[in-house]
Amino acid sequence: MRERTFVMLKPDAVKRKLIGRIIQRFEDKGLEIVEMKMLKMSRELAEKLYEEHRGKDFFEKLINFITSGRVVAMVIEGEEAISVVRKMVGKTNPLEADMGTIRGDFGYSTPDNLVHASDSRESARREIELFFGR
Ligand code: FUP
Repeated sequence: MRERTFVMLKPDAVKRKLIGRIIQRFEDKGLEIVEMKMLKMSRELAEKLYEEHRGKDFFEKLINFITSGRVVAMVIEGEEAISVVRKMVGKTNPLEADMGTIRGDFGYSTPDNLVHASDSRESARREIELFFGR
């Protein structure tokens, strides 16, 4: 089924000038970018995006990191886009992520693991609403 998912290139991807190479992968796969904007996230928006992690030991570090620079927020559309994009992104910890995935190929640590992607239809809907208001 055709789906929309929320994808965000994190401040490390922007600082390392990997925006083009990461977006290229999604386009090469056949996915379509239907919304895109660059922004610096407020602490309030960051805490909403990561509200499921509030109270965890890495929460402060995660919020500080994600608000440390500009990000690129996107809505990506395609057949089974949510799971296809998650596969392309790879495991949360880049040390465990398979080679060939974005985190496996470009990442070496957390929370600076380059990209965020929605993990379910419900989070995709919520995250698209948070960033694009629809
Ligand atoms: P993911 O869905 O792969 O982005 O992973 P999570 O939603 O579990 O985690 C969100 C972000 O929190 C990760 F991208 C990085 C950060 N994180 C840590 O820094 N340490 C952890 O142990 C888990 C997550």
